[in-house]
Amino acid sequence: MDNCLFCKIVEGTIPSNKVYEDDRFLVFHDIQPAAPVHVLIIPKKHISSMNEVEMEDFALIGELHKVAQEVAEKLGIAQSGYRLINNCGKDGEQTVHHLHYHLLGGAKLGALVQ
Ligand code: IU
Repeated sequence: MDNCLFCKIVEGTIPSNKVYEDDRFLVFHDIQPAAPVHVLIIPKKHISSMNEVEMEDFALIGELHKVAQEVAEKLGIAQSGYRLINNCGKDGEQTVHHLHYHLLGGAKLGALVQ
């Protein structure tokens, strides 16, 4: 999609520090890590947010969890634990409008809401 940062990362017109890629998903390091391990898992298909996921996309979202599991193992945080977070909309503080999940770990993570 035009003017979507993460679509440009998928296309390769904007570089990223990739951790994993296949025909449907891309995983790359967040540029502003909030934990020792902080990567973003995105479907290559442009979906603006969780609110725009359609019935036909739910299998893809399920597979994304498999990718998360594998990447957590690859990055060495599977056993110690991690968070898989999707921010949706204004109150969720979603800033990039291409569906993405944050995979965070490598330290004991604090409470989300103070
Ligand atoms: P959010 O869930 O939409 O708030 O998260 C967007 C994330 O994308 C955020 O953690 C940013 O640091 C990250 N990010 C990035 O990795 N590369 C970029 O060029 C931009 C944002 I802009």
